[in-house]
Amino acid sequence: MVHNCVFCRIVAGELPSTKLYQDDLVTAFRDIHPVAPTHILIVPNRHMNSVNDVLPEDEPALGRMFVIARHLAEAEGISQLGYRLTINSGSHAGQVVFHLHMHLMGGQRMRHPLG
Ligand code: DGP
Repeated sequence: MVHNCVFCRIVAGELPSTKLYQDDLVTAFRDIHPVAPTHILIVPNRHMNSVNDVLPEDEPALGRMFVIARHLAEAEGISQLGYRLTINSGSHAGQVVFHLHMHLMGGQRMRHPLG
């Protein structure tokens, strides 16, 4: 755990969040600044700054993130109309919290990120 990392502290329960799911590998909670009716963050419990830090041994956690994304999209009722999964890595991508996270966004039609 990285003590000055806001997402590590949410995973550890030291900071409040609307937690939707947690197991030994991943945690999911609602984004504090939602940009869509559903905006959930899914994070590996192990701290990694970004995709740049991903290791082969992280494959179970990274795979679990997709399985949980699927379940949460179904629970939110957005799986049929569609949703977006986004991982921003680094400053050019707009990453501001340097604990790897997947955004799950849906509930409205979204502009295509590539225009
Ligand atoms: P990114 O730009 O990909 O690093 O997105 C970071 C997201 O994290 C952004 O949508 C806002 C969210 N966020 C930042 N701080 C907190 C927090 O303390 N709690 C929650 N729930 N979300 C946060």
